[in-house]
Amino acid sequence: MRTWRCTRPRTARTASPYLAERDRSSRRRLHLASDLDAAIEVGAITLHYQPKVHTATGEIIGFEALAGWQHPLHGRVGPDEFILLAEQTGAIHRLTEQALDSAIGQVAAWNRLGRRVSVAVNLSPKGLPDVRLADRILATLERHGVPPRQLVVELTESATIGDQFQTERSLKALAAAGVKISIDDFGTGHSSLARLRRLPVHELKIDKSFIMELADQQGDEAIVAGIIDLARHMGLRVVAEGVETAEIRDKLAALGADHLQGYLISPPMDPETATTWLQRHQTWSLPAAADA
Ligand code: G
Ligand code: MN
Repeated sequence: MRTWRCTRPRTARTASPYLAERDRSSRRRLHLASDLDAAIEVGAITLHYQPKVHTATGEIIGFEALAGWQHPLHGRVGPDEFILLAEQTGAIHRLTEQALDSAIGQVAAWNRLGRRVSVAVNLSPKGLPDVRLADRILATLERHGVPPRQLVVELTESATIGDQFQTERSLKALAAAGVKISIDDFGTGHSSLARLRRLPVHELKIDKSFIMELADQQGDEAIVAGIIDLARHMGLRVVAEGVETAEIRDKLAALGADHLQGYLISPPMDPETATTWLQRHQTWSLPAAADA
């Protein structure tokens, strides 16, 4: 276990609720940081699965695997709270390897049930320049007997800046084998479109902040419409994430988004619940119209 020089968080000698809150959250961060290695070791970081469906037909396309930490004190801690930490400590490499292994293992299990869906795993930009990354991913697929086309890797736009050469090689090797590459949170980063065109990208995921704005009556659809148009011209698939209402679904259908993901369809589910969900749904339809 790693030891931390700063073992005693400073306490705020003030009545300010802002400082008190900041102090509480930095104390929590220190706690999490010191527990992270052990949590990875004992397998306390597990994946939940959130479905993606075809907008027009409701066909179940696949699931995004989302990491969560089952913490004895804090409950399920979301990735926002520990991925950055893991990137700072270097634990991200083991974490990514674990996530790939369990997500691909899960798809193999679903294949055995006769359901051929894809699984999307989020890769940290920190891991992309690793020369062994592509080989390791392909070896994991082979070990589980899963065809590469059933795997999607999601990268944030920041992955397309930074260390270019090896990142490009990793992505090209994966794409050549049949793995699909998706750009996550599209619209919030700073990708160069020229660069994006040179990478073997298959899919753009429109960030949920833009999708949620579609709920606003006065809301501006221009960004979403623009991204869908751009994707169409580049020959890319578009996934809308953060779809929470039927109205938003309808707008996205009219705008031509290919796939939908969000609470309207389902929240992320633990593996057993996701499996049951998959067995109950050949296709998904709006709760009002069908089996809810
Ligand atoms: O953009 P990113 O892949 O990081 O988003 C994944 C996160 O978004 C997960 O933590 C997931 O629980 C959350 N999420 C998934 N669907 C929805 C949704 O419909 N609405 C909101 N607000 N959050 C969602
Ligand atoms: Mn994602």
